[in-house]
Amino acid sequence: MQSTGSDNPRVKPAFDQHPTVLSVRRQAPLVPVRLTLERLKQLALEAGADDAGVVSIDHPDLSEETPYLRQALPGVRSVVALVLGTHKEDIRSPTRSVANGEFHRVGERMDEVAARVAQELSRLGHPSLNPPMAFPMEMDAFPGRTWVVSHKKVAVAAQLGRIGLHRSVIHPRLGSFVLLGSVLTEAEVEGEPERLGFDPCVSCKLCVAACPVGAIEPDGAFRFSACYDHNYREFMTGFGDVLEQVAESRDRHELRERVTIAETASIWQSLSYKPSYKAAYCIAVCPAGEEVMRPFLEDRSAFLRSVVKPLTGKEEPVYVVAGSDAEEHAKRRFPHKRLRVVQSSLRPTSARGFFAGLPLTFQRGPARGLRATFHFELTDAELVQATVVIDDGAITVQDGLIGEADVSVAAATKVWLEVVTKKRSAVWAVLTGRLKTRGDRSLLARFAACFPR
Ligand code: B12
Ligand code: SF4
Repeated sequence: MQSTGSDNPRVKPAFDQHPTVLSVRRQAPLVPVRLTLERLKQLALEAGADDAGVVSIDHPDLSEETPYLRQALPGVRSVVALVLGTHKEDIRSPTRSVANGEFHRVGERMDEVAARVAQELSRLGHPSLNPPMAFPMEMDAFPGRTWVVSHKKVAVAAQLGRIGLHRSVIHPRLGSFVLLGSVLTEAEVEGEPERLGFDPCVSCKLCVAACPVGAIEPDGAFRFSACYDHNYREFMTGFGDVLEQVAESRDRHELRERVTIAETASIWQSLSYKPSYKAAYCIAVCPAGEEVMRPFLEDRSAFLRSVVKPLTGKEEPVYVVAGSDAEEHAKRRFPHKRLRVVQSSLRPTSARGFFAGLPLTFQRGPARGLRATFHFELTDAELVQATVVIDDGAITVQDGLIGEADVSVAAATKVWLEVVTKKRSAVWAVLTGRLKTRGDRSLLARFAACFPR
């Protein structure tokens, strides 16, 4: 049988005659639906959110966030902030599988709610995108910023809560028992969020008392590395550290001494299901929020006994870096918990990463009494100059060489990173002329102690 041109798959119709083109041209033009803040909030609640808000990307609180938002969705104009409540008895349970189950369940639900909001907005003519609630993240950028959008910053700008002493967002009604999400949209939304007129944190400092590694300071400082090394033991580089233990062990017997059988099982569980957080006690004990506070208000001692004590009294492994403030804190405050000494999870891979990471790994304890200015000149493709000032427990890092240095360091970035990550010794680097120092060289040992690895 002879085939005609039209049903021969190799003969294509002219573009203007293509059935899809003809069909789309017959449709009415797509006019994006006008959106008000109220309508968008309603849409989010119908999609399953417990609370929602909207904020323009021009909001001053989002100024640092805007480049990342534009990178994710170039035409972005507004961000929808989403809140989902978690079940507080589960989060407070010292049985961590129960708490982790709730974090994961609500996290997945948040991704679904955000997907529904984004799809609905796109259907209404406003291209929209829903970055994950947490994972997966942009691990190519690791150990730099891997998250697409900071949900905390969006939620605060949208007036859905404020950052508490524990550095998580506290919602005025649901308290700390919330997970957050954001949807980036090209929609321009009419209306401004009403200002949240008060700070839901009641400054009780229970989060300070509950954290097993002292990550939350009463003055509001947050020891990022303490939380990261313990709570994230089975995530990213905590898992990498375990792999290194495998590589370094002579045989299975040594490995069994380094990683207990329970730890191996826990890592298997994290990889097979979802990663297990080790703590989150700062969230668990927080009494803030209108729907949370009653038991704390009615009987504070009973609250301490039933909510805080089971977590602080729990005998459990606590992961700390040798010489860190977390190690000192856990030993002093929680002698009944089992200290497990691990390598620092945060390793620099570039000169800029090294300087950006210093405030995150800085330990106030070893820095006590130390007052010194350090100048650094690290070179690879480019020269990076920086000044680090340690002033009795405080650190500042600035670009360029500022003021008079007590000690100056110059090296190729690769050599310096090998020294700080203990691949090479500083003595080797100095003796071979690869690391040049000027001034009081003994200060470098004090410097290293402030960033234990
Ligand atoms: C990075 C991150 C972490 C880090 C840092 C936490 C922090 N305080 O920022 C670690 C691993 C420690 C962490 C732990 C937890 N997290 Co978390 N985390 C995030 C993430 C991906 C980004 C946070 C962020 O915006 N940071 C930047 C700014 C806004 O925060 P900041 O407080 O000013 O900055 C501190 C650190 O982030 C760090 N930092 C700042 N910039 C940079 C850059 C780089 C490259 C790095 C490495 C660090 C860093 O230094 C600051 C001071 O120490 C978000 C998810 C998301 N995509 O938004 C969830 C999120 C903040 N986490 C959340 C939760 C629930 C937790 C845990 C309870 C997990 C658990 N189950 O145990 C703990 C709580 C620890 C605590 N007290 O904060 C929720 C918080 C919900 C809320 N109510 O606010 C979020 C919003 C996830 C979600 N979708 O709901 N988390
Ligand atoms: S536990 Fe107390 S101090 Fe900590 S964030 Fe909650 S209300 Fe604020």
